[in-house]
Amino acid sequence: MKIKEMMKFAWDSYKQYAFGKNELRPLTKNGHIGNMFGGLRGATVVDALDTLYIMELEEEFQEAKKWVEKSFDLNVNGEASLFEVNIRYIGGLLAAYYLTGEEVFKSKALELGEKLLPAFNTPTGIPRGVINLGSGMSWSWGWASAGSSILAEFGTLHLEFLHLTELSGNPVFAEKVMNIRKVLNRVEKPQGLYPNFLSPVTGNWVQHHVSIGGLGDSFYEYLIKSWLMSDKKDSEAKKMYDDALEAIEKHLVRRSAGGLTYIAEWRGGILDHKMGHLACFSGGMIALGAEHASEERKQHYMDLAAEITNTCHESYARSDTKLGPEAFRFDTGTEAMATRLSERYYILRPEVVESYMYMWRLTHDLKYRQWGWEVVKALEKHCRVEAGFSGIRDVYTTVPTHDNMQQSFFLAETLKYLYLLFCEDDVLSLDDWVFNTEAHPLPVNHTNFKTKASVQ
Ligand code: DMJ
Repeated sequence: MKIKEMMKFAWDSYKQYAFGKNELRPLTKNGHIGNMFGGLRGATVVDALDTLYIMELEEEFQEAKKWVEKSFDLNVNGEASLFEVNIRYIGGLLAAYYLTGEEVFKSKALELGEKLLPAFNTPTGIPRGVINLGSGMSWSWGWASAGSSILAEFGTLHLEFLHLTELSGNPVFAEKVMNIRKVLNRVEKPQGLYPNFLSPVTGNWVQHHVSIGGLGDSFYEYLIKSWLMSDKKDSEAKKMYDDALEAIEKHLVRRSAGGLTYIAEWRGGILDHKMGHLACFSGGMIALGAEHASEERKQHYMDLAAEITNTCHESYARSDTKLGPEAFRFDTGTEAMATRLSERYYILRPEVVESYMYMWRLTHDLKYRQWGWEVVKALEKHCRVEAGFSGIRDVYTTVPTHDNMQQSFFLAETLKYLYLLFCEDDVLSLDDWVFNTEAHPLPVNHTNFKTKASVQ
C-alpha cells in the first residue's frame, strides 16, 4: 500500500541521516534536537514505534525497539515541555507496550512518568508547563500570560496518567489528573466556556481567550476520550464534554456567508473569525461524541462534525498545493483561506486527515477516502524530497518552499491516520482503542487494561 511505502521512506530517511536525534532535517540531511524535550532524544523513534508496528514494518520496528532498549537515555537535564513529553514519549511508549507486551516500553514509560511529577508541586496542583527532567524544577512558559498554565497542556494528561497508575499500581498519577479536574470543576466558567490560561497559584483564569484550536484543543478531546477509555463509566468526563460542546456551539460555532460552518475564537466575548489547522481535529471529535449522544442530538452532532470537516477540506481544496494553511479566516470576504503571510505554512500536521479517518469509520461515506487520497497525492508532490518529507512555507504556491523539517507527528499521526482511513475498521477498532492526542492507541478498559499480546 502507498501509505506504508511513505512511512518506510520517512523512517529510512530519518534512520539514515538523523537516527537518535529528535527530528530529521530532510533538506540538509541532518538531525534536529530542539528544546522541547529537555535533553531527551529520539522523539521520532518513540513517536513512530506503534505506526511501524501497525503497518507491519517489522524490521524497522525492531530497529526502533533496539534503540529504545540500548540508547534511550532518561537521565537528562534540560527544560522539557510536560505536555510534549507526555503525549509523544509517554503516549508512544504506552501504545508500544499495549500493542506488543514488551516490558521495556512499560518500564521506560513509568520511569519517565515519575520524572514529570514535580511539575505538579504548585499551590493548586495544576502543573506548570516546563520541567527540568534532571532537577525536577518547574516553571511556566515565559510567553504564557502572567505565569499561567495552559488548558491544552494540563488538560491533556488524563489518558496517559490513568495508564501509568494502572501499570505501576501507584495511585499518584491518577490522583494528579483527578485533582486537575476538581480545580476545573470548581472555577467559574464564563458562559460555560473554558479559557486557555489558568493560574497554578490561585486556580483562577488569567485571561478570557477561548479556542478549540491551539492552547485549548486537546483538553476537550481528552474529556470525551476519558469517558470512552473508561468503557463509558466516567460520567463526570462525559458531562464536562457535553456541557463544553454546548457552550462552544452556542458561542463559537458560526456559518459564513458562503455556507461554511467554522469554529471561531473568543476573546472576552468578541469573536475572532479564524480557525487554525489545529482546530480541524474537532470534526473527528464531535463525530466520536455524537455516536454516544442522545437520540435527538446524535444526528445534529453528526451533521455539525460533517460540516466542520467539510470546511477543513475546503481550506485544502482552495490552495494551489491542495494542502491547508496553518490558519484560515472568515472575514473581509475571505472564506477558508489564510489572509496573513505568516499563516500560509503547512508543517505536515495531521488534524484534517484525523477527522477524515473518524468520519470514514463512523459514516463510511467514500468522499472521506477520496479526500484522504488528495492529501496523499499532495504530500507526494509538494512535501516529498530526496531525503524524507518536509513541511512547506506557503500552501498557495507550487514553487517549493520547504521548511526543512520532518516533524515526528508526521510519522505518529498523519501517516497513521491516513493508513487507518484505508484499512478495515477492525484494525485498531474504535470500540477497543482510544487514540491519545498524538495518535498513540491506548486500550479501552473493558475489564482491566490488557496488552494485545497477552490477549492473543
Ligand atoms: C501534535 O503534537 C498533537 O496532535 C497535538 O495535539 C497538537 N500538535 C501536534 C500536531 O499538529
